[in-house]
Amino acid sequence: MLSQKMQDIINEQIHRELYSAYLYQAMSAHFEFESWGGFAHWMHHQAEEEQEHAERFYKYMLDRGARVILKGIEQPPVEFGSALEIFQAAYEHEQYITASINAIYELAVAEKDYPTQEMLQWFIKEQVEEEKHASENVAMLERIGDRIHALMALDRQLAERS
Ligand code: OFO
Repeated sequence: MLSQKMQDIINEQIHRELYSAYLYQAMSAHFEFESWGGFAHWMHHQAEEEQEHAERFYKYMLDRGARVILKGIEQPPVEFGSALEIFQAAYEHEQYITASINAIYELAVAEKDYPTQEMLQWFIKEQVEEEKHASENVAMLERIGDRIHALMALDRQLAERS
């Protein structure tokens, strides 16, 4: 049985993952509106992954006989800046999510909750990938600056994410 503290923190994480999905979907809508189809596709894919992350925590809670409490999801921003600013925001968001996963892991260690530690291994590895992809996009956009042809080439490249 998960401790009450663990149930609370995982319910908060489910909310954070669902908010991540909402945030990336809003970024995707912004890019689509601005006719950057490749960036929009990349963010849409990211939003779908976030829903899967929420689902993993959700299923784990139910497998352990815990009560899932779905919290209200706040509205993400409507206005966004440049592609570089958006990917920088995504990278910062992923660093925040990594810190929240680490906090759950620290609690699982303190409580000697071995199943939760094991379940979190997948997320710890996933966060390495999440941060890597976001930071790579930031680095490319920094290099590109305002060279429109290079920006269009990156947009085409990100359209291939599967
Ligand atoms: Fe769920 O990893 Fe991103 O937020």
